[in-house]
This record gives sequence, C-alpha cells and structure tokens, in this order.
Amino acid sequence: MKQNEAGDVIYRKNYTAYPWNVKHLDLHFDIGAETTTVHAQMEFQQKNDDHGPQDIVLNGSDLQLVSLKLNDRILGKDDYIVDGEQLTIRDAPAKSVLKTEVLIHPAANTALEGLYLSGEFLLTQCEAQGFRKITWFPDRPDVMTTYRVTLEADKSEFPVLLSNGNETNRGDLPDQRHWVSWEDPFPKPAYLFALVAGDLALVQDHFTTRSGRVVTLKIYVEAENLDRCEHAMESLINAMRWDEDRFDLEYDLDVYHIIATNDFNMGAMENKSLNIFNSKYVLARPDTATDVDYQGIEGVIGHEYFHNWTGNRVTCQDWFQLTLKEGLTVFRDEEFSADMQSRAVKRIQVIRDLRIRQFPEDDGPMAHPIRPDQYVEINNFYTATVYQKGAAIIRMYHTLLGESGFQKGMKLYFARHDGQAVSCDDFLAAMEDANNTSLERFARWYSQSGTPQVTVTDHYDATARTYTLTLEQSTPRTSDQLEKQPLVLPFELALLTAAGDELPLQLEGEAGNAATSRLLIVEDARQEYIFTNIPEAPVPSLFRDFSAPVKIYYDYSKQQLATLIKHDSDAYVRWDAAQRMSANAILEQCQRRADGLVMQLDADLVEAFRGVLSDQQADPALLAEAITLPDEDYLADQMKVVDVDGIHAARLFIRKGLAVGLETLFADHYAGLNDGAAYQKSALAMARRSLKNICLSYLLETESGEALATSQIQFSDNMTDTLAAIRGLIFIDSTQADTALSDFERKWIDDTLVMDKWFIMQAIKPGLNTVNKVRDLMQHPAFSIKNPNKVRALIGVFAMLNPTGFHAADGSGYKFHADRVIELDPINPQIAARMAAAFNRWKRYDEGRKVLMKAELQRISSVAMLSGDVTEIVAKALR
Ligand code: 7MF
Ligand code: ZN
Repeated sequence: MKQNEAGDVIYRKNYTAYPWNVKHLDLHFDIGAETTTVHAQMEFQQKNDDHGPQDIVLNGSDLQLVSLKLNDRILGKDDYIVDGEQLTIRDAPAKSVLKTEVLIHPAANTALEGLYLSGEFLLTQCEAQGFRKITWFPDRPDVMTTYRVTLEADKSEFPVLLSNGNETNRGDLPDQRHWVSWEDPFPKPAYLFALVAGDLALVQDHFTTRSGRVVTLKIYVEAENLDRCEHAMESLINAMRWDEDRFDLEYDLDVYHIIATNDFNMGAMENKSLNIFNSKYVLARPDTATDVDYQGIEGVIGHEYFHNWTGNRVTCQDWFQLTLKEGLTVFRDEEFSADMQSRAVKRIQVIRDLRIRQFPEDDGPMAHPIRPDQYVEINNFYTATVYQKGAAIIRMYHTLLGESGFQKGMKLYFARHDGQAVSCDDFLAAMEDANNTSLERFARWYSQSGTPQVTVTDHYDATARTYTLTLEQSTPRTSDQLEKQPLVLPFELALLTAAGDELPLQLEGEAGNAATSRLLIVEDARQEYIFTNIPEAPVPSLFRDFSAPVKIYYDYSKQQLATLIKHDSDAYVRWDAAQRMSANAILEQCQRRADGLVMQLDADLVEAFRGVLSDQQADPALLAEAITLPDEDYLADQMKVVDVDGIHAARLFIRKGLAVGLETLFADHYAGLNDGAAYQKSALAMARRSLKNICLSYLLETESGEALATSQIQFSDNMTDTLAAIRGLIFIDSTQADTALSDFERKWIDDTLVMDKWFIMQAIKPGLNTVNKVRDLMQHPAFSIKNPNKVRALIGVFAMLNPTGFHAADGSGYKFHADRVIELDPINPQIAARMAAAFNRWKRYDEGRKVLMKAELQRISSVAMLSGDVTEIVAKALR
C-alpha cells in the first residue's frame, strides 16, 4: 500500500546513474476493470559491459507476479529477489530481454495512482512513481525509452483505447473484443506513460504548426459534457500558437489528446500526447463555470501543453530536480496567461498566491529549497515552493538577462539537452553560457530555503540633494536549514516626488543617467545606494513588478502609501501599497480589540479607497484587486501569535466601515457595471464582473445589499454572478441564503463540478457552526470521500480557508479534521497528506490552540499502518 514503507529518507547526494540502457519497451494490456493483465517486454543493455553479468533492479508496487522470463528462459525462485518494492534479477548478461506478466486491479485502486477506474472508464496517473503500480520497470525519470503499447478489451465496454504517440494499427478479436496499438517515437521516462480505456465522447479540431504540420486535437469527455469543451479547445490552440510566437517551440506529433476525469488527485498531467485533466480544468459553460474557472482552464491547458518541451523533450534526471520542469513551466504558463489577459492583473494574482501559499511553507515544518536535498515521499514535494517559488526564480533569470538573453539561454538549453534527463545545474549553465555571464551566486536560490527579508532604510540630505537607500537582506533560519547566505536580488526601483512624478535615478559617481526606473542588482547582506540631484525627500517605489520573491520592510507613512496608490506607474507597487494600507488598518484594530478598546475606522483608508474607486481610466480588474482586502491568512502571517477571531472581527469592521463610508460610490459602480448585457467571455467582460462583484460584496455590508444580491441571482446568466451573490448572502447570514442554496442544489444536483461549488460555499462560511454543517454535508449523496475534488471542496476548504471555523477554540474543528485525515489515509494517502498539512503551522497560535492541535497531530501519528505520505508530514510538524 505505502509508497515508501520503510519511511527511508532519500538523499539527493546519493544519486547514481542507472547502469543499464533500456532500448525499447513493449506493453500489452488485457483490459478489465476488476483485473488487467500486463505483459511487458524490455531490452536491457549494460552501459558498461566490462564486468560481465550484472543485476537488474526494477520497481514494482501492488503487482501480482505471474511470470518472469530472461532471454526466453523462465526465471525460478533463485534467479531473482523481491524485496518490498524492488525486484532484483541476478547476473543478467550485458544484453538481456526481460518479459514479465503481472495482474493489477484497477477497480480496487482508490489511491488514484497507477491504473484506476473513474466512473465507467480506466485511466492512469504515473507521475511521480505510479508506473511501478502497472508493471515492473526502472521507474525513475532518467531511464528513457521508446514505447509500443497494445490495448485489448471488450469493444462495447471500452470502445476507445488510447495511449501515447500515434495509433499504428487496430483490429477486431473474437467475443466482441478489439485491440488498438500505439507507438510513441520519442523516448520518454515511465512517469509520462498513459493509457485510457472506456466509452468516451469526442470533440475534435486541428492546429497547423508554423512549419505546416497539421495536428489533430481531440478532447475526450463523458458524453454529457460535450457542450463544455469549447473553451479548453480554444485555450489549447492559443497555447500552441503562443509557444511558437514567444518561445519558437512547435508541437512534434500528429495528435494531441486531452482526457477529462472527475477522479484525479491533482490538476492535470502532461503525459506525452495524452494529457489527462481533472475535469475542473477542462469543462466550462458560462452557466456552470466562473470567470476564475475559465482563467484556470486556460492556465492549466497551457501548463500541460508547455511541458511538451519543458518536461517531456527535456526531462528531469531525478525527482530532486522537479523544479527544473515545474518552475520553468509555471513561469511559461504565467507568461501565457499574462499575454492572453491583463498582464498586470495576472502578475498581482501570482504574487498574492506566492505570499499566501509559499511564504508560509518557507516558514513552517516543510520548508525546503526549490531543489530539495532529501525527501521521504516525493509526492509531498509537489509544493508551492517547487512550483511557485521555482517560477519566481525562473522569472529572476528573465529579469536579469532580459527577454532576448533568456530566450538565448532557452535555445541553448534545448540544443544541448533535447532528449535528455538533466539537472537544474544544466539549465543554469545554459543560461550562463548563452549570455556569457556567471550566475554562480544566483545559484544559491536553488539550495537555500526560506524567504529573504529585505529591510530598507533611507536618508534624504536636503543640502547635498542626495538620497541614500540602504538595503539589508537576511533570511531567517528555517526548519530544515540553520545557516543562510545573502542572495542575488534583482531590485527594480523608482523614486517618486510627492506629486507622483518619477525622478531621474543618477547614482553617485555616475555620468548622466536619465532613467526613472532602474534595475539594480543586490548581492551583499548590506548594500547602500546614493542618488544625486534629488530635489525632495522621495517616496521609494521598491521591487517594482515584485522583482524578487522577498518580504520587503520599509516604514511607509500613510501619506507615502497614498502617493504610491495614486500615482505609481507600476501596478504591483500600487496594489501592494493599497494592501499595506489596508493590512495596517486591520492589524491596528485587531490590536485595539485585543486591548479591550473599541475599533475605529481609519479615515485615510477610506479616502485612499475613494481615490482608487474614482479612477475612471483604470482597468476594472485592477480596481477590483486594489479594493480586495488582504485575506485572513495573510494578515495572520503578520502577527507574532495569530489572533484568529481578532483578525476576522477587525477585517469585518474595516470592510463594513468602507462599505458605509463609500456606499454611493460602490452603488454607482455596481449600477454601471450591472448593465443587463448578455454574458460575454472577453477579458473586459470578466474584468467588469470582477469589479461588480467586489462592489456587491461591500454593498452587502449595507442595507441595500441583500436586495441587489437576490435580484442578481434572479437575473444572472452566468455562474460568476450567481455564485458571488449566493456567497454574499451566506456570508451576511441572510434569510435568503437557504432558499438560494436549495434552489441551487435542486438545479445542479446531478452536476458534480457545480456541486463542488455548492459544498465550498457552505464550508467557507465563517463561524462556529460550520463544522457541524460540514459534518452533515459529508452524508449528502453528492459527497464522496473517495473523490479528491469533493474532499478538497468540503474538508480542504473548511480546514484551509475557514480560519474561524477550523480554529474554533474548543478544538472541534481540529478533531473533525484529524478524523478526516485518519479516514482518508487508507483510501488515498496523497490526498490525506495534503489535508494533514492544515496543521503545519500549529506553533503560531495561542497556547490553548497549540495544545489542541498538537494532540490531534499526535493522535494521527499514532494510527497503525499510517502511510508514508502522512507520516512524513505529521512527523515534521511535530518535530
Ligand atoms: C498549473 O505539474 C500549475 C501546476 C504534476 C501534478 C500538474 O503538470 C503538473 C504535473 C501537481 C500540482 C500542481 C500542478 C500539477 C501537479 C499544476 C497544474 C497546472 N506534472 Br501535484
Ligand atoms: Zn507541471
């Protein structure tokens, strides 16, 4: 059952190459939901045949072995050893053909790794180490080979039989059976293998590549979803065109398949020419999916498509290098989304996500560098650090080298490594060599964990007209690493006058430099910059576009923040200034509340928001971002000891104050945006809906809101507006909320993706009663603990996005959640481990909550037969 039953620690430094080449792999599947028979034939060739016969070591998990043959000789008990998940074949000759036959049981596979059943069809998930649940094989990414796959099955039960590459042949068999064979010409690691077998419907289109290759694009879904594939197809075509335009990369096969499944542990998977997607990231219709869903689909379709070059053509030497493909591919999908929608809005969303999800990881028990040095269970290392911080570090190469330097580096990377399994060092070397530069110090970003803190202080000398800016960087020690070094920080800077004009930035000793925004490179722990000819004490606009993933400390006055909010040309700085001002106001009130004082509304904040909302020129989506208050977890991160209820109450107080103070403005915006126009998918229409719905959420804090929300539900022709209004009613505890929820339920009861939203709305409701609601909802017919989307929607959302519910002082939320982790562990250890991580930051809470959370962690850890996945998370949390 368990991934790594021994719980062994695996170290990056122990990497050794596999001693054999695998020349080819032939697979034959006799498909059945209960039992599938897998025949494999693989040709081994010693890399170094000087020393005669050698052992062949293969990986396997939960396989029922039928037979083993080496060079056509049946192997007996003395010819091989099975030890846990390893099969060792003794003394194999330098050239050896191994034939294996095993039985596997897809319908019994609830872990959703390997071959498993989803509804009526079978499919696979092999990353990172799922192939070993299909057949014996060296299941490591540096063993690459070509695959020929034959699938045989009942024709009516499994009319569609898919695998990687091109279809080469098919035929009928006796007893209403048939077969199809596939050949993938590109050598690939086992984690990119996939098969799909079942009765699926098809939407088809095509894309002609720049060099004239006509690629057939096929999206396979369950028949009832055929009318929800249009956006995914459009996104795929956009992604293919974008990768040609921006990265000069073309698709390399004649077919591209996407399969949507309701049962998937993660977002999607880039299997060569046979991507498998969580249906959440494929299926959309305006009445079933929100604008955020539409954007998510575009991003994930792009992400998986971009892996074809960054991940598949060039893959990872070992799993420690995961960020080589993931950080780079996230960077690429971020850029794709930025080019498709509004760059500034996308950038802000990425930055917010990094701060909310990755910064806490760096500050908790799971802290690790983007390239970890050790792990117990690799599935636990598909983290915000590897992905989001990894992408932020790729973005810094881009900032340092510029678009053309970066693209030169990419070109060299592919020229050197196409068809290879490589390391992060190889990527860095390609960037260095293509740009004739050294990135030796920059490389520390790969090995150092933790979020650097940059403290900025300044001094204006009115007589000398000089402005001195001092940056001090340090990275606090993390749970995995005590010693930290200074890092290379790209530092984009401008200086604004009080009137909001950018000043020319001339450093002391420099000849005339008229640039008003400059990229400086910070390398040392302390660095000082003296600017000359500065006519007044300026407002520093720091780390523009978030040029380095750091925490920035500068003691901005309210007035300085107001200047940035009003005038800065950098959207991130403007947004960040608004966030700072809001966060300061909320945290101040939180403190007053803790001191037993009445909370007070900050008039400057109201004025700043009034200014933002009065900007007629701004992109409505940017306005929406600017007036969204920092979320409770982000605020919690700013406190020494988290005051769960205080943050909630103070944030609500400020929200309400803004709503009342700016009611006319919100109402005017709302009225203007709520223009009765029919739904449109355009970026502008989405931007307008986002601002409209933020305005509605404020108006719900006033008398007028309830009626607006009720009418919005009634007249809505899209899920974005419907959901925003119902969520709002639930949030204010309106008497209309129950009706809205039950109407919604009646309408969508048979639609599993939409019902996820119904669960989320209820699980996220603040307050002490929600734990009981969530417990009841687990009995709802649309809920299943075996379905990861359902688990995330109800259990995950409650534990991770509902602080006042989860952290109820009596421990009821903790106990409920620990029970769920224990219940999930034998069903799906990967998902159980993700859920267990909700306790990771227990040490940041007050004594009472700490004791309660620790006790739950201990209760989980004492469960017999606990999976390696959960054991690793819980053990680290308790350390
Ligand atoms: C966009 O990375 C960003 C991240 C692994 C599974 C998809 O392509 C993937 C797979 C996990 C977590 C996040 C993502 C993926 C996985 C993902 C998807 C889209 N190789 Br685990
Ligand atoms: Zn990926």
